[in-house]
Amino acid sequence: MAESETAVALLCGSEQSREQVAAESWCRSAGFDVDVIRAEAVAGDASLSPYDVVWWHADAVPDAPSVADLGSELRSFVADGGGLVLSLAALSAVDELDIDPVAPDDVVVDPDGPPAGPLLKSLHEDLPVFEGVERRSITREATGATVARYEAVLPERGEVLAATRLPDRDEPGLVTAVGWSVGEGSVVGLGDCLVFDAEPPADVATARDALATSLLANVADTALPDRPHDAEGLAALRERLADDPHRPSYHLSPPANWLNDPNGLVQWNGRYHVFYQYNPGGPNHDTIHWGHAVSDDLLHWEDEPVALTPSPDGPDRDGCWSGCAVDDDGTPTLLYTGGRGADQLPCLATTDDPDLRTWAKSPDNPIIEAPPEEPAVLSTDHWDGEFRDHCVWREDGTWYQLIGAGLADGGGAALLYAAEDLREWEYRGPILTGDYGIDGVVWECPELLDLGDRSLLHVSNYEDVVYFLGEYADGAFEPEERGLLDHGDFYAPQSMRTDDGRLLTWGWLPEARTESAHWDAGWAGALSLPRELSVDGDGDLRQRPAPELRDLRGARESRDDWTVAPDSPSELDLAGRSLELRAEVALADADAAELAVLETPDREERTALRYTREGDLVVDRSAASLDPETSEEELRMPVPPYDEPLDLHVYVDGSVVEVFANERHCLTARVYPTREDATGVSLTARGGAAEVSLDAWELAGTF
Ligand code: DQQ
Repeated sequence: MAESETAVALLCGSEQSREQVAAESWCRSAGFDVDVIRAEAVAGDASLSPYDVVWWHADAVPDAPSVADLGSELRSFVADGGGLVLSLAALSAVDELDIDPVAPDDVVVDPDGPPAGPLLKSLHEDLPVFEGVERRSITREATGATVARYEAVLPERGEVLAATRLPDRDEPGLVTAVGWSVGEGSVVGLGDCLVFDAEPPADVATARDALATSLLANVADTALPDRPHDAEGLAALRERLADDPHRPSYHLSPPANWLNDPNGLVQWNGRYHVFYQYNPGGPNHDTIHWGHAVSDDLLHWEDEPVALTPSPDGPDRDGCWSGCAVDDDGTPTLLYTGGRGADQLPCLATTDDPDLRTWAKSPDNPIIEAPPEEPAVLSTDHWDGEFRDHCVWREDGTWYQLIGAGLADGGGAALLYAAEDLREWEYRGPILTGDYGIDGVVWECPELLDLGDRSLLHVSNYEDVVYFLGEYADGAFEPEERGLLDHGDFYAPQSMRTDDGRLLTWGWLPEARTESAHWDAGWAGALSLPRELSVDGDGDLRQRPAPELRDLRGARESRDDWTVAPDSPSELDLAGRSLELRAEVALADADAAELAVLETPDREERTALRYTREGDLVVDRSAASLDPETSEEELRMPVPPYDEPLDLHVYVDGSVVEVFANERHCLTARVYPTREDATGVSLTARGGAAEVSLDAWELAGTF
């Protein structure tokens, strides 16, 4: 192997283990200039200054006193520009070395574990420390060494660089590689993936050698990112994804990584604040924090620092799950669900920061100690009680809160609590329970909204967002009508009462592609447009896009009284991936009329919105993408009232197609065209001519 300029100090305890001997001999054979240094010597008077890199490769958990002594030497070595690699169990010492307050929580001897490798994050795979390393390579065989991984928790300062690849699947929740910058230098922790005292197959050995070589040769000269905590760092992450054509440009999406439910929606001091379920570790649902974005006009959003982080010793250690924000007599207050082990319990945080950036968690968390006993709450493999998510309001001087639940004898429930002070809650019982077969097993994210003449309760039942319109009084909800808030890729919505009295609702738009596609994209999840909810004179639900969105309109194309001839598509001149289309469609002689968006000129890719004589709007995704990892599922919704014409209002944004029909019914579809020229819009009538009037606009991006 080629000679390397890199001088490596290979650290070991008082004796070298077999694995450390094997690592040393690999290091020599790889051409590095290597010395073995005992930890005691470093803590004593051995100097690290002749070395470029210190490599601590520990196949057993290092003992604490030796680590503590080493800490300051290693930190000043790195701060002066050195590189430090902590591999296998050495990663478990980051807290004692004062590199990160949160150490890996999954430190295990893995004698028969499967072969594994780093699952590189796409955002970071081009770092020099991974030069020549494949995103999903397998780099080690089963081993008797101790490995150290972050599973339920994340490092606080460090940026996740890789999770775990097993031979047959990605394990995005098992973090193996983390990077830190310390002064002028860099630290890479690689808690798994490198073992030398084994005879791996040739391809595994090649991948391992590439990884180890690249790490040692480049760590000292690689500027590693810390986990971005401020707006600037988050904006830089967002910028790195800017060229992805599937990224929405005017729908809210995470700067990178994972987003799910909207949370804590509030207009505070005039500004609109949207918090959301966010995993800074990667584009997977895990280690949930609260992300935060702010806007003055509901259109242009800025990333704010992460607002809630799980506390390693708190009841929210495994995640700060969904919740809401209320104004407690001038104090912004969050109620959210903390997860730890098999418990999920209500927690509270407050702030006096007018920008709602920093939050203090209540020392009394969890503020409700256990789910109620009557009716008994469902226990599952994951949770002792399916009991989470919060909707809080004040009525006649008393605070009320709904918590979502599943009941042991079947069906979802919205459970009511009351309190004088947001802290001492008294259980009042369910305001509504669902029928197990019809309404789902668990009701997540219940929300009760006062729409004037009627109340609306919506719940998310793992599949759909079901709403009930009816009367709410004295702790009971009497449903009179029901429906779905959206018939597509939409879940766990939450609403904000704006200063001007409107109710705006945002929902999570989950992806419709595989988890490995999320990983490759580096991000997952978006929020819907803000939708204004109201009831009309007949007491029916109306859903309209917030009128502010009109300000995004740019170039326009209009067609009035257009007779769309049967069976041959008519194209618009306007094309793009950020569009608004508003059409009045009368079927006239046609059996169906089809508006296609994100269409290639040869129609190989197209997302077709078909309005049928049966009164349905169908989103046909069978040709939406050539990528086999994306959903082809057809989505369908009835669009009453059926009097012609249909009012069809469509927003296209990267991978989002959000449809409003008759200002009442919504359907959102996630689609992933692969071809650059999948930007066209066309209309086709089937079986006869249709009559259409249409306006189309290009929309401006808002990030
Ligand atoms: N998402 C949150 C839960 C909620 C679910 C966790 C709904 O609090 O029940 O990220 O998507």
